[in-house]
Amino acid sequence: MTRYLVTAALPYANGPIHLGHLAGCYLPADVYVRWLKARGEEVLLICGTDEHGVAIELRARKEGCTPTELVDRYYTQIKKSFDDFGIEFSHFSRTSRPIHHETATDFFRSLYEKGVFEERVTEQFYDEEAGQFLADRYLIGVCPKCSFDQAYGDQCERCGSSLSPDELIKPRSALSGATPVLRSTRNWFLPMDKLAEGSVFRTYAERVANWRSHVRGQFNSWINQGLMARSMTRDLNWGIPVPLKGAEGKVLYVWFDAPIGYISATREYFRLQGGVDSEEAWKTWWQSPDTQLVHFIGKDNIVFHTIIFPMILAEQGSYVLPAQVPANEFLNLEGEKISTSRNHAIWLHEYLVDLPGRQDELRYVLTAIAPESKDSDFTWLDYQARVNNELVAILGNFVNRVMVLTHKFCNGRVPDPATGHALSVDLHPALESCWLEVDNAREELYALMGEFRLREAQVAMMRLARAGNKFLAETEPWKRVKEDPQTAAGILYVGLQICAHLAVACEPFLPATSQKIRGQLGWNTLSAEFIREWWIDCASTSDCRDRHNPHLLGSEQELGAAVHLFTPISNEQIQPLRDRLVRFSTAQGESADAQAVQSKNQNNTEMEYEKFVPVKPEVAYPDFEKLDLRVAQIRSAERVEGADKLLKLDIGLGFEQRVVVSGIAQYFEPEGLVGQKVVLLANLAPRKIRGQMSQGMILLAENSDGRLVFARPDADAEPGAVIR
Ligand code: B3M
Ligand code: ZN
Repeated sequence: MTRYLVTAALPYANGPIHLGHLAGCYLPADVYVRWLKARGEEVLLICGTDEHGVAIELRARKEGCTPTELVDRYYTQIKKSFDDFGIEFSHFSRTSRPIHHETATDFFRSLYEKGVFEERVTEQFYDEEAGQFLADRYLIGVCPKCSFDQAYGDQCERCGSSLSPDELIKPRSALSGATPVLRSTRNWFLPMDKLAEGSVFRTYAERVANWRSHVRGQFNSWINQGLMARSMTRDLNWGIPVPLKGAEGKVLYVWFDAPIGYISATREYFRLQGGVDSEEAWKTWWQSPDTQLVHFIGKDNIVFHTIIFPMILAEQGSYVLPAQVPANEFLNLEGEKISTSRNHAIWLHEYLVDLPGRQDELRYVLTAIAPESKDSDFTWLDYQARVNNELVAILGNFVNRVMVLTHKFCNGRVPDPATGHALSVDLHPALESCWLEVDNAREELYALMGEFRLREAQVAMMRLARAGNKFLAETEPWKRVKEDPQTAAGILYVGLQICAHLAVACEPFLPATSQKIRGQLGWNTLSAEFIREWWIDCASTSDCRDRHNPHLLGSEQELGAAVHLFTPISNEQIQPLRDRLVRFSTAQGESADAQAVQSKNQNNTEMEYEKFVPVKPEVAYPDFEKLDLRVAQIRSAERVEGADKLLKLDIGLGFEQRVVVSGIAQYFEPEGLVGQKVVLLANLAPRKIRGQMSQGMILLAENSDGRLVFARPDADAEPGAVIR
């Protein structure tokens, strides 16, 4: 029997989880695994925190603590937010645990003994002030591809290029800022070019052709560019010591040890389960050909999960290689890339406090906009609209109407199935089309889930509720009840059946809602066998009505109270959340507690980056405070004699008037400017331009095509008001 070994990327324990992480891999993994479980499959969902690597050390320095203190704190926080949110990991481990050190060390040693690594002495950058080598993110410089001046020694986060340290222009140390010197050092390399020719890897590579196009695209582009050897060891202190003589002061490359974390977590899981054969058990999961290994990740981890880790597994010999890597693209936020350094992010632990009890709402929205094939955008307004117009108005409303009417007309008991089967002929078309919808939706769900198309699958799930609403609207039991209570009962009987189907169908997406529907149906005896059949049988026979109706709900079964499944989100609830984001992203230079998960959610498509000017280095809030920005109104505007670029503007600030000379004559006609409100930098040192004193500077936005446009204050803003 097939076993599903599902993993979700190990988050670095250097910052909290935000919505980008959730949408990237944790939520889809959870939805997928709940679906597998509903089908009765044998499945494990494995995760844990990634606690090594330079990202951890740098963050610890920044927070002024030790790496151990840092990872302890974030492990606890990350695990708690996942628990509170309801991601059901079979096991959530940490790469700092002894079992992982042991597993990774053994792995390295056995590859070493097989002669897989190439030992090379190379020149590496060394910081003489700090007295250490500058691996990966310790080295900063100008990207040779896009000129970004904050590129790391291993990757440019602006254009997404993977770099090697010697490619960086003007390299400097992230520790001291010093210009590094070269020193020779010995490391152990994975000869990827050679290993790509191995027969196990080549057989595996054929699978990739069927994967998501952007995953396949990245895979092919790496292979086609020609793979190079990559060092699996680093001259660093924090990490797992390289288990070789002569390798003192060196640790395993974090991307060597982290994926092995999936294996050690599985091992730990079985150890904790107890039983004498726990060592055998984890091996069955990792080494039997019956296992389907599925890695849920974000797109910045594709090369590691589709090339490097599979290569390591292939060389090890006994392991299965991934069957699928359903990587997601990135989730943006309110039209901008999520940025942890600017705190342009929604943190999961804050969401859970701000909108308590709304886990399913977030699951729904993040699946509805899942970046499965391209980047997508989360906005609070869209969140509100989807909750109110879809969850409340369609799903919640349908279930509530059926419940309320059944309480009213049928004493809160499931009507006799005979009423449902005896519906009068004039209702048959409505009934037929309703069940047809249910059958179709179910078939779609079956196919889409198997193809990891969770976003469309959720739409199919909602079709059940839509079909139910349509059926009620067409049959109007509330009108019939007076003259024909039997028929009204029959209609509600059908409505209740559809609620029951919905309870099953929505479980992977909206587990709490599924529980609530079952509770209201008084449906505690639902057998796993029924659910399993619901999810797997529709390929062969798909008529829900005949096969399952009588078994879904017993007649006379007593219903629970009718309670709304969802409540609408008001503008008052959403506004502060929107404001908070806008304020952080525009004004507040100071970031909250999480800079370093940064890499995770930067958008790496080059095209996107080219459109935007990179964000300037961070400033502290006191620096921002020095600027005096005001709302100002243009009272008159005229061209400056002999200067075709300049306009002389007469500006009102409420309490005073000023003259500002501005280089915008090529973009605006003076007449059109009168009355416009603008943002004025009011305390810029005055300067003389063409004989005219200019007292301040008005601010404009420069579009990607170079056009200047106003970034206008709201119509309500009063001239003279402080902007901060
Ligand atoms: N910690 C990288 C990241 O958060 C990394 C994933 C490891 S998966 C084995 O982007
Ligand atoms: Zn770059």
